[in-house]
Amino acid sequence: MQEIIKNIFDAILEGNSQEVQKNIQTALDHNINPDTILNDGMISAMAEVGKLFEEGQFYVPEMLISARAMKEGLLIIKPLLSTDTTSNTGMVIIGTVKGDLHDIGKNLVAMMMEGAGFEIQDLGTDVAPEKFMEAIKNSSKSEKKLIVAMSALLTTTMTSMQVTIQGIIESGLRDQVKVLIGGAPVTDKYAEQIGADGYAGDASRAVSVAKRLLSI
Ligand code: B1M
Repeated sequence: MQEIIKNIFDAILEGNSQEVQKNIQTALDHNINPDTILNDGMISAMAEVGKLFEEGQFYVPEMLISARAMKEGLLIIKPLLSTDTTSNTGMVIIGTVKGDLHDIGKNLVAMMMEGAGFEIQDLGTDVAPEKFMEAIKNSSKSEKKLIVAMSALLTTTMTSMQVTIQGIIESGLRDQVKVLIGGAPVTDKYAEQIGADGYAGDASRAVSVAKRLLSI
């Protein structure tokens, strides 16, 4: 099992999409749990990519190629992530904040939320506060309880979360939504500091925090 997981890890580092998909299929054929494949093979490889970038051994093109291989792998994993068919009355408006193009973590959160029965409105990356507000206004007549879920991977962009929350307050929409934040530089302390309702350190915790916030 360790060898198969290592092959997935290596293929992501090499940015070899075909090998990533082939090795994930091999892992599944060996009944390796999709969560183990995701966490030990794939997410840990992206952490290593970050480390190599910091050390000057990887540059932006290598990061991009690894990210593409990771995304190809996620296509296979997505249908296997646990799904909850019980009725869920929550809607999640999700996006990576303004100035930030990192979307793998945000996509994972969206996938897991969808698997847990939430309706997802994915606004993509580089989402300005006004765009979040517009989506809240458009969705506020829905019967569903709303969560605004913001992801940031850069210390320079996480401040946009606070600007968005401030905008939500000033638009009089604050009592219509719960705000959930996450991403590598974000902490629960930061969430508290900027007035978010919740923080989650990873995608599966994002689901449990979202359910708690909406009392589902
Ligand atoms: Co960038 N990058 N990057 N990058 N990149 C980081 C984030 C960095 C830490 C690398 C490093 O130096 N070690 C560093 C940030 C440093 C900092 O701010 N402190 C960095 C930098 C500097 C940059 C550029 C500035 C580089 C440059 O141009 N000189 C540039 C910025 C571009 C921009 O956004 N404006 C840049 C560009 C890129 C690429 C485009 C090449 C590519 C992104 C491709 C893509 O996403 N489509 C990229 C990548 C791949 C990375 C690393 C290597 C991997 C990110 C990733 O996908 N991880 C990253 C290093 C690292 O993270 N260690 C790095 C896997 C993913 C599953 O994890 O997104 O953390 P993550 O999500 C986790 C949790 O954080 C959480 O759940 C997920 C796990 O389940 N989570 C949430 C995320 N969002 C959540 C929301 C929630 C709850 C949980 O609730 C709403």
